[in-house]
Amino acid sequence: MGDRGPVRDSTAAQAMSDASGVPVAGAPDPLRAELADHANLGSLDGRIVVEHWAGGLPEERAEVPTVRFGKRWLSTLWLVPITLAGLLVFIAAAQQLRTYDWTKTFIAEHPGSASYAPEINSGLPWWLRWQHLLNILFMMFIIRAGLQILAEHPRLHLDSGSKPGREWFRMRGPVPADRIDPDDPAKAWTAKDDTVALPSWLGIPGFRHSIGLAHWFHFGFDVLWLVNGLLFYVLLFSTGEWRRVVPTSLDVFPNAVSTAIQYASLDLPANTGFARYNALQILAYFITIFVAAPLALVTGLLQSPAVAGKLGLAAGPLNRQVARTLHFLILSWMVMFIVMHTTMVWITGLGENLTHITLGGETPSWWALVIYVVAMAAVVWLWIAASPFTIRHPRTVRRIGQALTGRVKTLMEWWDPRASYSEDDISPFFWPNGHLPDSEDYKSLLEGDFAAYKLRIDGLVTEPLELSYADLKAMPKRTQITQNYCIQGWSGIAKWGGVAMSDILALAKPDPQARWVVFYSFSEGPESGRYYDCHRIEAMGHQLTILAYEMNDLPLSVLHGAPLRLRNESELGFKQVKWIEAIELVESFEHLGAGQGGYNEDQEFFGYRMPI
Ligand SMILES: Nc1nc2c(c(=O)[nH]1)N[C@H]1C(S)=C(S)[C@@H](COP(=O)(O)O)O[C@H]1N2
Ligand SMILES: [Mo]
Repeated sequence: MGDRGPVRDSTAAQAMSDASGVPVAGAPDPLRAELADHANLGSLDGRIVVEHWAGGLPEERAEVPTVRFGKRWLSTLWLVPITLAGLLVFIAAAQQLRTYDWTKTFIAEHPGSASYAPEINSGLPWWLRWQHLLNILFMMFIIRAGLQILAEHPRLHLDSGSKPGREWFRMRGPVPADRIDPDDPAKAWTAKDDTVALPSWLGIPGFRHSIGLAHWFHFGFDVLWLVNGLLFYVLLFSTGEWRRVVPTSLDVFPNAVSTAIQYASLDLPANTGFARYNALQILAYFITIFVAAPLALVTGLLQSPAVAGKLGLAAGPLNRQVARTLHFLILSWMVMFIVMHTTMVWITGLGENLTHITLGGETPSWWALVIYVVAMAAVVWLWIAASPFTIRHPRTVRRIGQALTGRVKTLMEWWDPRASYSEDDISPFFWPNGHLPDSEDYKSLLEGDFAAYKLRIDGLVTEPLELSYADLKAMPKRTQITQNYCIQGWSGIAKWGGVAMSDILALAKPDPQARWVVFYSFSEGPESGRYYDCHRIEAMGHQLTILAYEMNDLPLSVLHGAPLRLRNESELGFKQVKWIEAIELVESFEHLGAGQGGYNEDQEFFGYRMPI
């Protein structure tokens, strides 16, 4: 893929400007010819070739997660002996407890399944059984794609700037010290360098830097899972089935303690089946359905520029990294719940339990086992098929993901970001991303401190423009302190100074049919062709949409996009094009590059509207 350069059409490019080099109104920008199109994108027509993906990344597998205690990192594998030892102590203690009279009285008074919930003797209704099955399926995809997203930035932080070394959890070694703030910006450790691969049976689709595709799985199945969950709530409360899973008396707590003692002493409480769950069970179900699930949604949304930017949460105790940490802890709870729940189904009377959940009744039947085996075989088959299918049909994955989430994303774009944090909130470290421009043109501009730089604005405008660096600086200056939300998971707050896009467009006078604004970069993407991205013209009018030439009161560095970069605070980081060479207004982006709306959209299956 990498050796197939973009097709250049020099005669067309010449016709786009007049003899003096000033762009002609309505003519396409010459940089269009520098974008990689369908003809040179092997990955778009058919299966992904993992070795060539994203310009060919060296193999880097996730390590067993480690957790930081002060300066020491402990492997999460320690959880295994610690849990086993804890369990042994727990069992010994519980067995000892049960020899005491007062424990016996306590258990007799609180047998574990009594007064906190009414008894329900009808079977589980059909809708509940179907929803349960769908839930298993959706969760399987959501959790696996969620782990893939974690592998995209394999660290969990609590500080909004995601500073390397301060994370509390990681799945690979430290960021190499000589690559943090090196003298040569080309040597900086990028967030992309930091990505790791997962086994393809675990993550979806497994290979490094596959966030674009994992995103569709995670968000697409999220929508299905939420619809299923909402319907579940409605049906639960409209039928009275809610009484099975909502404790109605504080009595549930002593009964839960009693149940725990009984389980731990290995003298299990009688299984009363679905008539009335024991207190531990009801609490576990209640927490999962009414606490963990809604919190998963909330902590997910709090990681998005549209929601967190609107609420202004980037700097506080609910910053994106805290939300990401909580989101991960909820995932851990869900996995633990699934393991315990399944174990319990197996050890507390498999035949009866399977009958409840498949047929709804109590009369044991071989059909229950048959249905269970068929359903599980389907889940396992889909499990195995997910990653290979994604590699074979990436465009289908995006198409379905986009169909499922598109409307939600459009809604989110209506939310104007208000952001604006204080100087104290500025992140001491700001992760970089992207491939530095290495053309001779750019180098000579840089050597001349951009005195010769000209920003070209053309396409569907009545006044095509060329603005020099000095022109831009002479325009009214906007400053804002905002957060960058990289799709990979890291974030960083910086102070940006620059020119409002609305002022630039006021000079260029967009034609009424102009709907998208294309930002072309001096730099090439990792595979082939120029980096570029398209933004809705509506977003350009927002007061926080600027072309920044300053970062934290200093001229924008090469690493972060000199001479100019975009800030559109309602979108994710990859849309904030750095090293801007030209801006073109178009009616549709179908005829640009591979027609998907940007470099990552064309080559890595990202969506073109990404406010979450
Ligand atoms: N030209 C260009 N612009 C780019 C990128 C890139 O690869 N090339 N990466 C994007 C991504 S993924 C992010 S998160 C932000 C990161 O900005 P920073 O490097 O200043 O932190 O820049 C965006 N702009
Ligand atoms: Mo990013």
